[in-house]
Amino acid sequence: MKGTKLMIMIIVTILGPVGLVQASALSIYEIQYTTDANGTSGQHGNVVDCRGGIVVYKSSGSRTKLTLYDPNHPDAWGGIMAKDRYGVGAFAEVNVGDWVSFTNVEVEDFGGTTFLQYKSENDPNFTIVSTNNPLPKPLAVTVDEIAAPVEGFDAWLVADHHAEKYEGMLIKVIDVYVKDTGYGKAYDNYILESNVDPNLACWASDYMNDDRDGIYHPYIEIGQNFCGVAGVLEQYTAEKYGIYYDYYQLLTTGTENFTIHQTADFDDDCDVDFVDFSTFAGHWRQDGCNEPDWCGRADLTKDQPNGIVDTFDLLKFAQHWLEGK
Ligand SMILES: [Ca+2]
Ligand SMILES: [Ca+2]
Ligand SMILES: [Ca+2]
Ligand SMILES: [Ca+2]
Repeated sequence: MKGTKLMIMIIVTILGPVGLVQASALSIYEIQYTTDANGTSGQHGNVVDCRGGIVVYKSSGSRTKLTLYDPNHPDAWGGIMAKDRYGVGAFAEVNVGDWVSFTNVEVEDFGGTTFLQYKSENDPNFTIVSTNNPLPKPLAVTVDEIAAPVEGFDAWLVADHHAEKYEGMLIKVIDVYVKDTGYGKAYDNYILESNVDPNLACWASDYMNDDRDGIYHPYIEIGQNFCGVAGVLEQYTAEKYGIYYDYYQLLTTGTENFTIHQTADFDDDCDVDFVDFSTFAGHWRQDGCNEPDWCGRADLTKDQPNGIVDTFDLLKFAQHWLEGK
């Protein structure tokens, strides 16, 4: 018996630490997935190890936030934010595209959003597991899947927390316009309303956008149409002046998140399909293309002007095939 115990101790000493840590480390999915009506993580309050994921965005500012993506769960519960809670420069060496894993990070549902808090008192650590990982394309969701909150007597509250599964994920909505600005606790939210169904709207904010000018990105004006708006979804709960807030906001991160004109979309319906190809084919081999029409815009490589619709334009068309809706 004694001998067996000793042998186990030896095995654990030799193999255990690495094996045990790996086995007990949680995935992003395991931290985020919840059936709680309010969307609260079952790991809230726990100090955990996390296998982490690919950094798809790193915020500027002192309390750096990493938006992490779990490629094993591209459709739901596959994103989370890690935060340098005290702004000690912990993530200085981390870059977008790195796969980062963590030990001793505190799971905290803070203001509605689940964070991996990097707090010195828990002796946290992280490892850059690999670099230059491919970044995901934003997951297309319908506007009603991240529906705007509803105004009550003293509150702006979402009807339910079905959007929770997209929290921390890079998502996009398509075919929307800016209905209004100046909403939310910090008055920095704008309403994106569906061009297809005016009953459907969601909220967005540019506070994490590196290219914003003041509160908003320069593109944000009432009435502005977008073929697509992408960003990271964040839940936000707060109280201010006796008004209670609980909403999900699409956080844009840069100019590239806004698609005003879908390239190769010749009929301006925000997609690239056979209708657009028919237009393209109608201009095939046409030359003398110039401003403002550029041969019905079929001269897609007009930035390297050759004024002719040729194989280079076909190649560019193919790159955008079926983009949009
Ligand atoms: Ca949440
Ligand atoms: Ca969550
Ligand atoms: Ca089209
Ligand atoms: Ca051309």
